[in-house]
Amino acid sequence: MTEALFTPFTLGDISVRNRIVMAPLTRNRARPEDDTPYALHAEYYAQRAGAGLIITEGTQISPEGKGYAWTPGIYSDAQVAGWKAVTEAVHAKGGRIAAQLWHVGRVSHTSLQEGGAAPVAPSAIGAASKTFDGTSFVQTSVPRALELDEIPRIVEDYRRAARNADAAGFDGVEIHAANGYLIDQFLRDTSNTRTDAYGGSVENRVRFLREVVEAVTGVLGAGRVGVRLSPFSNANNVGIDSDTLATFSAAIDVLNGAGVAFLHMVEGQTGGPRDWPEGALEALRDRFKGAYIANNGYTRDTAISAVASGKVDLVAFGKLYISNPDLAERLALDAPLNPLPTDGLYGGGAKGYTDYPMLARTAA
Ligand code: 8OZ
Repeated sequence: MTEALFTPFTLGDISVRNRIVMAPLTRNRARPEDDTPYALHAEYYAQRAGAGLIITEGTQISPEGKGYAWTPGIYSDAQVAGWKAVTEAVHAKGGRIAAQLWHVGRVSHTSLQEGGAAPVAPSAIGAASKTFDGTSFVQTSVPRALELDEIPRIVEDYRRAARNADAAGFDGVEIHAANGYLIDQFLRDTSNTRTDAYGGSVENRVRFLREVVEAVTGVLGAGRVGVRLSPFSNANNVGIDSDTLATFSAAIDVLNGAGVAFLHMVEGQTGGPRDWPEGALEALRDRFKGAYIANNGYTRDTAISAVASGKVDLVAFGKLYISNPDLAERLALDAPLNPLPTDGLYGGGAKGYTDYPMLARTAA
């Protein structure tokens, strides 16, 4: 019998050949001079095209949205051309790929911002988190609070990124609203202390998410758009919201209202324990009307049973995809996995990026 994990599915307008998703993975290999992906990225993603759906590493929607050295962007023509080569290489192998649209907000450093400016955030509250500036790990800079009249500019940056993703041939996009980055900073009352229409009540704190979702779905259609959330995660020291269930229920209602194709949920602490208040994850999951992608620490066995239960539509694997480009095939065959490497994760070139062995194939 074929386990449901290995069977086709359709998320909105995106048809995939199995329920295995490659989770977004920051690998810091963009061309340093212009944050552009190039042939190396096309090779890397094409190697992983056996996933039902690839979600790219976070790609900043603007120079201001950048928080780490050598992450790629999706705002310039050169970046679109670089991504086009990526999507063509994945499509040539029968894969599907969505771009993850990213603005880091306060998780940045003045040295990574144009003119050495302070990063922007809903409120001028620093995050007790570090970033990589190209040389070392540095404390993130205290952000300045966005002016009310600047927020439309950022929504426009998302709209442009969606147009660029379309031009680059992506099947869809994932809006990164997780892990303590800009949209997550607006959602939570720990990082958002605004007193205008974007802060205070839950309704106000989900406003920025709603405007971004409306802009992006307006370009691509809701059937090509998903959103990533991490309600129970303290990634980047964002702080746990005082009422996680209320806040993230409202966020999910925004997604339902727009009819977005998928919700990609980081279940528990990002890359850490699968912990949440009893029943809370299940309540959020069941509230969402589109396709549900589960993520965080899944194994072959737990992924098979999650999808078999009917509660989870697809499962995203991050770390396992670093050293197992043919992860989907290995899971289907129950073949051994390559171990997670200890170096080559962030920065550099092909080494530790595109040089992991595929399963040996028996000659015909
Ligand atoms: C690891 C290193 C840098 C960025 C995330 C985009 O956590 C990231 C990220 C992860 O979502």
